[in-house]
Amino acid sequence: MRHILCIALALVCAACGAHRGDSAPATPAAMAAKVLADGYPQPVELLCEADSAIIASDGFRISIPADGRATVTAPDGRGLLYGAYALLRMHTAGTDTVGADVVDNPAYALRMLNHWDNLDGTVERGYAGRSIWQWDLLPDSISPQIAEYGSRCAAVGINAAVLNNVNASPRMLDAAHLQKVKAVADALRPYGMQVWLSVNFATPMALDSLPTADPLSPAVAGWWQRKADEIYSLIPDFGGFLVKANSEGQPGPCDYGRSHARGANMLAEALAPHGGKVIWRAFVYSPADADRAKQAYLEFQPLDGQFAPNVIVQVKNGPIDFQPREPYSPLFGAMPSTPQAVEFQVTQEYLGHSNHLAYLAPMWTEFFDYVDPASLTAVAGVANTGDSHYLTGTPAADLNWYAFGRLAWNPRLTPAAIADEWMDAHVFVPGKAVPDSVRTSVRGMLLASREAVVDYMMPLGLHHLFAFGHHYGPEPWCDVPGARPDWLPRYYHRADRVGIGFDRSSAGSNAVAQYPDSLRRLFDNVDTCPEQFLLWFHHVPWTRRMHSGRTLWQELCAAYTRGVDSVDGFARTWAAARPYVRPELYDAVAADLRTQARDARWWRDACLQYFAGFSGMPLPAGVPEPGHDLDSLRRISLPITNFESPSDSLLNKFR
Ligand code: GCV
Repeated sequence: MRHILCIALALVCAACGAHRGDSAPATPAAMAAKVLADGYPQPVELLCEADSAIIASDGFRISIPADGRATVTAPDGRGLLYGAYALLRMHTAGTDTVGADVVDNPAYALRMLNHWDNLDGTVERGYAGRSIWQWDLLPDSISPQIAEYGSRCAAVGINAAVLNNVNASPRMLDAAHLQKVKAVADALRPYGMQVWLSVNFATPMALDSLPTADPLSPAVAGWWQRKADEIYSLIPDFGGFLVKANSEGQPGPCDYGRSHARGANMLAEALAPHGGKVIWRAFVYSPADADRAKQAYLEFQPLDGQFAPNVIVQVKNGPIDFQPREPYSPLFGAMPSTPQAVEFQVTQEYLGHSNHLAYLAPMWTEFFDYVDPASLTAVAGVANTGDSHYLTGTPAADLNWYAFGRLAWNPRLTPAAIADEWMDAHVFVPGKAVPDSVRTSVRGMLLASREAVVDYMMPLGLHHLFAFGHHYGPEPWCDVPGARPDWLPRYYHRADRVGIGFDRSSAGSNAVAQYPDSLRRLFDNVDTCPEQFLLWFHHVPWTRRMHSGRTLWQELCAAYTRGVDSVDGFARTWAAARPYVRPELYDAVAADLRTQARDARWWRDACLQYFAGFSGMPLPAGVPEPGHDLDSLRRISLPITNFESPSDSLLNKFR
């Protein structure tokens, strides 16, 4: 069946729910027409064609025959919308030429952002202001930023949003808040987006005084079924629930001696009649095992095959927690009978918040080098949005949102290709010829930026050297009386007179045993373990010779120094690109790079001086003398919460 939706600019015919007129587009198909009318110089035909063998749901075909008039074909309105944005990208790149014929299907049906937005307007680990949902205004008034957000998601194919923090308030599900959620769902629907909610497992107790949240209690199951009915009566295309259970103090089925699978399945049963799903997070680390990195696998792998078909288990990319570099979580591939989603973190909780340039696509494609994208069911990213300028606080953070969406659509895209798209659309002054040398150096800066952060924060497999609480600056010495050991950096770096690193080899915690055989052997042997993971898997003597011929101590010093030098180099690259870069963006990134250069030195000086106390070795030649002594660095304490990135003036006052 064929429906021709649009031939002239912005004129949309009645199919796929489209409409015609001046009001805001009410469907993805109508939105597609508007996007093209606003952004594409020629008339475009939008063709809704069902039953196509080559175009999957959300996929599209773009063809430009000899008469030069582009056609976007898709089986549904969302596909038309994604095709419209793809045509705009082609136009920017100059590839929308006669003869073009592109079919593009998404790798995953579910490409979602997880917002950690709280009902009081704060955003956990959010560094871009307050929640863009503006809960207080809802449901009567919708912030215009929601439309901006929707279009930026649609532009990269993101089709679902979990609106609230996984540390969920039970009030999220009360009648008043569900009206607010309905308002957001209505506002996002024309952008092809489906709304989900994080739920607190003990909500029936908190909202309706049930005596228990035991998943095997018929009263509890009945409560969730009625709640699901209520939600779907308001939001017929509601996606489902995201659940953080029995993790970091959140309630869950284990409180009643039930497994994660029992808990997930009870919710899944409530959602199933409506076509909804449960996404159950595997981010757990009870202190039961001496190695936190093993916990998720120990708790979840034995449950493989026990989850209902509409449950997806969502696993963070690494086994600990979004560190600048982690090996992939061994839970991937270890639950072949359970649909899995990967959870990336777009917000830079551990990579300098929104103050540091850290292009994360190289980190995410590194994950896909180990985990076959085809083994996953969905991709989720913890959002970096807020109500600030750019919605991400800083334009460079916008790149990570963009890259996340593009990789969730096609995990085989290269970071360089994505960076090129973004630079063309957002960085360079439109219409101005940009010399290849400038383009190449800005691209190179973006591609090197995450590795630079690894170098000046935690090279060679070090991890979690962060300050307690806000995760911004270094505190490898951190000691908080009474705190869980696995919340303290010393648990992770284990520096002593002999060496440094966490022994997860077969002689240590044996976390290596959770990996498939070939990788287990590779990681287990200190001689074959990739050096980028060396101190993740091994406790290594300071004097050990590295591949470079340097000792471990010298190598560590070289890495920290290289990280600082890289950031200084970024500032030079950016200054050279100035004539070609949009002025507002130029200034914002230049300011970030100045902050980053100071922070990088702070990290280098703090970590090297602290570890020198264990290695007992001097700084090698070429490593600059620290700008501050260790005692004064130890006294730095930034008064920031989990909801903010330190401003420049605050940083300068406290360090
Ligand atoms: C939402 C880390 C973060 C927490 C976050 C948690 C999670 O521990 O620091 O802020 O809580 O991960 O992913 O659940």
